[in-house]
Amino acid sequence: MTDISAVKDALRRQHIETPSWAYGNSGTRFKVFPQPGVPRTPQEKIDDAAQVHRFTGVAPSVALHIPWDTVDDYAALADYAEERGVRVGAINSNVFQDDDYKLGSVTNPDPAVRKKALNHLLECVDIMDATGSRDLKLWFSDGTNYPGQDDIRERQDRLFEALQAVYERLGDDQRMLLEYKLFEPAFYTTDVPDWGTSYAHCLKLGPKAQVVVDTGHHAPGTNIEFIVAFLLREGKLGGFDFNSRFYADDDLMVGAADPFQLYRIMYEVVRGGGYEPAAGIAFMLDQCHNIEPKIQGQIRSVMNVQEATAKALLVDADALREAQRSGDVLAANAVFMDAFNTDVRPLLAELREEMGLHPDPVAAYKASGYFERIVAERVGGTQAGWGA
Ligand code: PSV
Ligand code: MN
Ligand code: MN
Repeated sequence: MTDISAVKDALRRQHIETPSWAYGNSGTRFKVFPQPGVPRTPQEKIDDAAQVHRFTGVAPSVALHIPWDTVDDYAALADYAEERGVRVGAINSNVFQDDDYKLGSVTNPDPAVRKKALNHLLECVDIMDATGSRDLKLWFSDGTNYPGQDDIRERQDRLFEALQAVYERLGDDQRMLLEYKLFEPAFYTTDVPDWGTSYAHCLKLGPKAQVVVDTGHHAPGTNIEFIVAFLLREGKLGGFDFNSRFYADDDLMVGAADPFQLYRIMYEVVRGGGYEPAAGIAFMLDQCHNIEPKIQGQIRSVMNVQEATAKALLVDADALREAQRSGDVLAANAVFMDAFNTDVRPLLAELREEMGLHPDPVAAYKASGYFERIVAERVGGTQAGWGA
């Protein structure tokens, strides 16, 4: 039997980080559909993130993206966030938008471009010092489009050289999270295409280097929960970029495409001790809301992660183990499916009320008048960063 009050305690201390770029205008390469009321400044993105936390109670930090969220004084920005009840989370670097990076950033054949990229990454660590952020999230668009275009092996050497320089610059309480992605924008080779490549570099670098799993960055059919279980076992899972996908890197709301996959992932997190704060796993969202309202989209996403987590915590671990040990395939699967098929919405509504929140965060947000206020106040909102 699962102890419901222990499940509730675990859910009460859940921490899901929202990304600053989710609040700005975004779209595809075909069209960005501007929405009224979107933030014009990093401060306004933080204001919106604070709303998500206000109504869900489990989204107390917001990730920044540099240079999309450039300000003169990062310590002041961190203070600003705290005054609004949230804090600055991971710092995301950006070495993919300058013309110089056409042939890559840290893996570019030109040493001057590599140096420029490295300087940006080091600057991101300076920003972390000012904001008190623990994590530097690294995603590289580096790769090649044509066979023979560049030397695959040398690009790995260049990558490692840069990663090592960043690693050495990290403070004692700071980490780097190395994200992988199968393809796009490079279409032949990507320099960090999969968890194995990220893992191998992180292993060589040391304990402050960890793999981050973006759920949208795999080939169709990839068993992501296996990757999660493996990395957790090896002490190399640093965190998640949650989103969902039907085709490629769709960046849709987490849990929208495949809530069962999200549950299976969260089960492995719980099973491997990754839900314990000591494990230090960062649960982040990495999404764009191209056609739906953004703050509401983030609230819905946070709720989707909560629901999957609640189900994972509800798995009757003793019954599952017993069925597994006795080789009862169907009984084991039934225990696993029982938890997935539980409607956890009443439990979460009850929990929210215990936390002093409205049981329905979307309804409460809609009734708050915040959206109408930002639409009236904010004129000329900016893009999330993509194509800005
Ligand atoms: C690009 O694929 C990407 O979505 C990566 O997942 C990063 O985490 C994110 O952009 C922000 O740079
Ligand atoms: Mn990502
Ligand atoms: Mn992505």
